[in-house]
Amino acid sequence: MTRLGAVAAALASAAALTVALSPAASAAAPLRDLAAARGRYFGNAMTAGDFNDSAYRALSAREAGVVTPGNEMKWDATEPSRGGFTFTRGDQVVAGAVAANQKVRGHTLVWHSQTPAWVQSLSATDLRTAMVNHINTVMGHYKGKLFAWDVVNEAFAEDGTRRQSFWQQKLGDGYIAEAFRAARAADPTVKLYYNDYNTDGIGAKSDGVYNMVKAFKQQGVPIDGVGFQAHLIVGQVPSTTRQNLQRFADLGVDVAITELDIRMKTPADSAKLAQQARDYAEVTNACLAVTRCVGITTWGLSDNHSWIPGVFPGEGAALPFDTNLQPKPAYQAMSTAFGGPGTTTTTTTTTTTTTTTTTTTGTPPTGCTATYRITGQWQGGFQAEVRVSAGAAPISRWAVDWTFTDGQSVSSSWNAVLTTQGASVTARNTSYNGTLPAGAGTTFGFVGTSNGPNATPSPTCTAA
Ligand code: 9MR
Repeated sequence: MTRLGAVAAALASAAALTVALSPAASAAAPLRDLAAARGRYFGNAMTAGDFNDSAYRALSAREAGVVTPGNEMKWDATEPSRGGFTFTRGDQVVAGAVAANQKVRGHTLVWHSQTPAWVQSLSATDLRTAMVNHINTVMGHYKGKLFAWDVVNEAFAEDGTRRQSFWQQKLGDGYIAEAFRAARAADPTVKLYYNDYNTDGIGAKSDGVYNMVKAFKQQGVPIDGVGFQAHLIVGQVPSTTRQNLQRFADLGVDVAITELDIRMKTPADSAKLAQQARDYAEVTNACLAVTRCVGITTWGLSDNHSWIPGVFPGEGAALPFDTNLQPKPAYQAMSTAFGGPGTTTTTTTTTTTTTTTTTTTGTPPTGCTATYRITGQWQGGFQAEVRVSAGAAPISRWAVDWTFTDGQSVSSSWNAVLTTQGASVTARNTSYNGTLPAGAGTTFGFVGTSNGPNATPSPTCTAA
């Protein structure tokens, strides 16, 4: 194997490592791995802007195996003027997710909100044409890049009748089925979801959706899943959530919790946080109890990346991490429900190593170097910074490996995507700091735990 081949192989194997043990702030495995071990996913909504908050981005990379774009695939973002399609921000979310080995849920194609005025003012015939064209173009662009799409969002009123949106008023009852048929034709490989809120428990609204899905199944309208947003209030998780998910699953569709947050009156206190933890556990357990519940997505991940305070004044603290990106009791509760410490479920993970041999002639790249520096130390923990420097040639990605010798572990990191296996740690570049000109450097950091000695490891750096 040539030198470049060796580098490629090292990077490939680093990329293929399954996180076995983890960076989690709790010292448990990240939720994405715990959920995967239960055949589910854990995800969170991210906006393109969220990727600029590097610590938050690192938190999502560590915890979430799925990303839902918060706004970037909605109609106002993708087709602001008729036929004027723009995918820049949606593509940024996809690229960011791919860089952290995260899958993407598409959200959303046909909705009454965040849809430009030009759409709303079309005549019925034109509106139908525009809807199908939008579905074709947006789904065509993202074909092969997403695993699911929310085709139609929030089309029901609280009493279980159709919401009197411009879609409903101009196109009538048939528009939802038309949207699903167009979606299947546009991309037969992606899962097609209907998505709504206040449908989490059994009630008039979820009955309305249920009857529609049942009719779709009988009529052969292509629908694969139903998303339950689960924008909930502390202490008010509907007691029929599990039964509700199950009755939909029994119709022959997948179900998913798609936008979970559980808000409270702020400020939070320990009693509210404890109730919220029980609520998060209840939702997680409801999903785990239903075989066809494929996963849970939270709408944001930390309390400073949440839509709640802006829309419900005086409320917030709705997510599993606080505004300092520290795990809340809700996080521990989800972790435990998914099988983390505190339960007896055994988590097994597999490690796959792919070896790529690249034969090349000419000047081999001069790779990179890494220096590891402890920048702070306290009882039980420490902070470290690793500097990655390109050699005499530019690089486009890097991986830094080291082994802890004193039982240290990583709790949280930034500016790199870390995976750990026992005492071995691999830190890979993020989407935004892999490319380094010749001689240039970048740093990433982490907070770790240590008890007693904390020897400075000797990292090795590989680059391509
Ligand atoms: O998180 C989204 C927020 O940034 C937007 O301002 C808002 C506008 O409606 O939409 C938010 O996301 C919504 C999602 O797309 C559908 N379900 C409700 C979510 C919260 O409003």
